Amino acid sequence: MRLFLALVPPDELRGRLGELADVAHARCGGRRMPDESLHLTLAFLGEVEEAKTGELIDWVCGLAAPPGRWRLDAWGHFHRPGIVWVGGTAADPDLAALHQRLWNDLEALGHRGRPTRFVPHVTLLRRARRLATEVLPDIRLDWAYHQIELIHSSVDRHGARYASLARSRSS
Ligand code: 2AM
Repeated sequence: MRLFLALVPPDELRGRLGELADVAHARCGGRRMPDESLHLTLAFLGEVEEAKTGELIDWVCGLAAPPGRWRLDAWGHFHRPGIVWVGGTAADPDLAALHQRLWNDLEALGHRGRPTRFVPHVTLLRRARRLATEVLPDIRLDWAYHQIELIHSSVDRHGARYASLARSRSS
């Protein structure tokens, strides 16, 4: 099963991110992420054997994630595969610490794949035709978070579909 750990935006923020996705889509083209799929990935686990999924679910359900606030004030892009995203201008020490802590636990549980660089971002477009993020309007949003989710990604002809398998304790 293809799994990842993520923060999922509250409904109001999801709506605002969806509006930004529309603006970006009008200027850059490509495939707009559906509102229900918008998230911030904290740790991408890749393919996990089904036998190890139960252990991960128990671990996530027992996690007490520290509450935090993430300032979203920057557009960015990755060349491949034409990803346009929103994130923060400044590195966020709380998210970086959370990412480290999650990977410490994940490695203790036998998972591999800690990235060398963590760039917190919310993907809005994939396969954009233009990566002209400099022409997009200024943004300033705050994301108050308090819960981590374990998400299963499955791919069908419409693209990736995400289903939440477990949530950390709400703090
Ligand atoms: P992306 O949005 O920048 O593609 C599910 O695929 C989530 O895991 C996405 O948010 C994706 O980020 C992220 N992810 C991180 N590393 C990945 C990788 N090596 N392959 C696929 N998705 C990855």
